[in-house]
Amino acid sequence: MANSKFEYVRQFEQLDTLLPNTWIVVRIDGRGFTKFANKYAFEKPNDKRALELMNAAAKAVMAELPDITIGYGISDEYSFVLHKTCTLFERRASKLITTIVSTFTGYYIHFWPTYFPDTPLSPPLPSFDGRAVCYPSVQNLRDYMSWRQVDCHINNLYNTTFWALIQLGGLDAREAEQTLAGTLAAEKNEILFSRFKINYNNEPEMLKKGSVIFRGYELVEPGSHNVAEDVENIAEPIQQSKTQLESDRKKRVKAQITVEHLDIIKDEFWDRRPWILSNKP
Ligand code: DGT
Ligand code: MG
Ligand code: MG
Ligand code: MG
Ligand code: MG
Repeated sequence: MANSKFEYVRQFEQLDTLLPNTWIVVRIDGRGFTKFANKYAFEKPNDKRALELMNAAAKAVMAELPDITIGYGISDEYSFVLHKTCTLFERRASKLITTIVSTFTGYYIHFWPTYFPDTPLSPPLPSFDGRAVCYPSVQNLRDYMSWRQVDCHINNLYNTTFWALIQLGGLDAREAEQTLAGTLAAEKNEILFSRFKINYNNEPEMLKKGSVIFRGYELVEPGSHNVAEDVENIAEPIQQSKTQLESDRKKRVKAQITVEHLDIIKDEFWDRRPWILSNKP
């Protein structure tokens, strides 16, 4: 194609390549979902339909982007992890973030009528923001995932107690807030149990643990192998043959994507599913 005198504007484009050989986490979050949840009368503190809709959209994102190794969702947010050897879009941050955000948003709107058949969407339509963060080690990545799951636990215990005080205890929001100010987890459990006969342990796993999405293969015996160490010990990305990479990719595309509500803080989850960190299906 002939050069035009306008072509120099290309030079204004900035490179935004993410650091090589690091785990990329793209976290998306619903924009103004406090208002959005009110508009569509989401149940408080958790609306199962809304959470399952998030999971359905996340599952579709993973199916379209086989480079995503694991996803984790709570409330109006989802984190998607790209393996440290990932080379999708030459690791350009803007391409990765915008592709994940727009694919997720598209599917969120697409699946809306399945989960909210009686309440059609109307503008302003749901939208999501996104950011990418690079984590240099498996430990950093797992700490990130643990951070989100701890957040899920703290928020859910607080919200469950807060709304029990209001919905079952007849308190107003200010009184409920004052009752909970400075309480520890054990005290919240106690309030739930002694006042409302609610055993927090029996609350649904999706609410207590959030949702983990990954490709399912055969589980490995617990404790037989520490993949994190193997992955960590690789200083450079392994140069794999093109045919091997292509065959791995095909396996990933074919694999069943599952949504579960498991503890991702302890080693067991990762030890039993070595393919998540090793990227070897
Ligand atoms: P942002 O992210 O800065 O644009 O603002 P928000 O309003 O999205 O705030 P954020 O993301 O920190 O918090 C998520 C909000 O979404 C929070 O106010 C509660 C609401 N939300 C999420 N899931 C549910 C649900 O299942 N039920 C209800 N009632 N609200 C929910
Ligand atoms: Mg936010
Ligand atoms: Mg939000
Ligand atoms: Mg949020
Ligand atoms: Mg184009």
